[in-house]
Amino acid sequence: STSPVRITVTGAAGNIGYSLLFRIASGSMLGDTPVELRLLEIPQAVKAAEGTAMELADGAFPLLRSVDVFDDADAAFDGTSIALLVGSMPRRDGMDRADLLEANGGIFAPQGRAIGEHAADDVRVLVVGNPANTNAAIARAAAPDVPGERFTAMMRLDHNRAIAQLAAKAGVGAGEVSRIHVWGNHSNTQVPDVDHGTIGGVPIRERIADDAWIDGEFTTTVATRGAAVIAARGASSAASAASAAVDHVRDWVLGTPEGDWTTAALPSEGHYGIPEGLVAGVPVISRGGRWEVVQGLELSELTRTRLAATVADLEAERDSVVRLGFV
Ligand code: NAX
Repeated sequence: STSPVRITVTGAAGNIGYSLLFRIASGSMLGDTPVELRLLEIPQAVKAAEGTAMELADGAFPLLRSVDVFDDADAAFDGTSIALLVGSMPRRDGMDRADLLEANGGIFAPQGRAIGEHAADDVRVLVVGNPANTNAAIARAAAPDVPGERFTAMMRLDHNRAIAQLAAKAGVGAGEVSRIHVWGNHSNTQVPDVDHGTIGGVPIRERIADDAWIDGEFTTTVATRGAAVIAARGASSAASAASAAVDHVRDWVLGTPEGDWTTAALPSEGHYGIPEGLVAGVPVISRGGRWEVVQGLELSELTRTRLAATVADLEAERDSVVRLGFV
């Protein structure tokens, strides 16, 4: 269709926003579809967001119909079909998990409410801002009239990091790696699972033939990659996070490739024993604009043990936000 899709990006003046907005404007996310961008920032960062809006204009992107900057969530989400919630309160020294969740509840509950009241009927939400899974649960709880499945959190960067490590180990391109996924929380308890995956059509555990590496170094490298990027770059992952957000939304709207699957964090309906309502990374395909959990995969004993630990991590976050009254 040629009518523009309205997209709202929060934290638009931040590092991820600076990369993400240009990828969206260029057509990487929705293909040959015109877009209207709405940038939401806190008042102190509105000026910087306006600078980014100037640069977006200067890109002369044929698909970019408009860019507007807001410091008010009701206005920013008005009529929006895709809400990318990137801005959040990062963990500061001395902050414990409860402090962090409380600060983010104060952001994601009002934004969820604004989405429920003002966004388009087809709105799809991707939460990137950490703690992403629980922030998505908070936003969802604040928008009871939006179908719960429309609230997702980003595990695609973890997924892409896992693909990159496997491809490098096998000495092949990333496109050769299929049917892997990452269970659970976007935290160091996440569980990359390659047990159903292939590289160039060959089962990964045969192709790599190094179970100790897969179950040890590989898993740890993927789960701690964010910290390794910070140590190297002096700043957290930004372009790779933006790229993963583009991948997530593109697959959600346009569908996943036949025969493959990917990872998204969705509100659980109880699949694989994950308690209902936790927003957890699961293997998914997308058809007709909806995510579907890949059912019936056999989990190894090790994966089951690790899945229980990442679920416990998500439950601890949920218990904190329940105590705080956000869900
Ligand atoms: P930055 O600190 O560069 O930018 C965040 C922006 O959000 C700032 O401009 C800030 O003014 C804005 N902001 C804060 N509160 C807001 C609110 N209530 N409404 C609108 N805007 C608000 O962080 P950046 O590097 O862009 O990262 C953004 C978030 O992504 C962080 O929470 C980060 O932890 C998270 N990440 C999540 C990843 C994932 O895989 N899920 C990976 C990358 C990244 O670490």
